[in-house]
Amino acid sequence: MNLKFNPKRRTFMIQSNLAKIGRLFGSLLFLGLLLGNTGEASAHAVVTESSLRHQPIELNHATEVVLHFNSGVELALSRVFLVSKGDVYHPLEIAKGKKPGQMIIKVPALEEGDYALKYKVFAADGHLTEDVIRFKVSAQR
Ligand SMILES: [Cu+2]
Repeated sequence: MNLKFNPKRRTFMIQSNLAKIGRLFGSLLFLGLLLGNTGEASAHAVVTESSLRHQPIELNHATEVVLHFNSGVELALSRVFLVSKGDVYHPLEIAKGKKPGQMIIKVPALEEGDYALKYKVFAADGHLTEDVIRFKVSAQR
């Protein structure tokens, strides 16, 4: 070991300490994400039932789609879009259902084709859930 003051060596030591602190923060952050994700899995707003399953959307008929979530949802912070051919996004009006965790989506009259409802929903716990529900509108019903 060289006991004489060596400015070059000193800067090197500071840098290596910073690198250690950086690595420590990195691992803590990773651990936090890991724990956070496992903790959240059950708390998010997850669709437990959709009216689309038993009530398909009729051709050229404005309708309401009801989604049931496993937790309360913050409507003011939630967004639902109708996605149609060519990835065209159209924001849809949403309203509160009768029961907590229910969301009513106002879907305009639609032509035949493949569509999707893309939703970004804030659960009562403040977590955002993003998902897509695909559906088809066809004449033969
Ligand atoms: Cu959550």
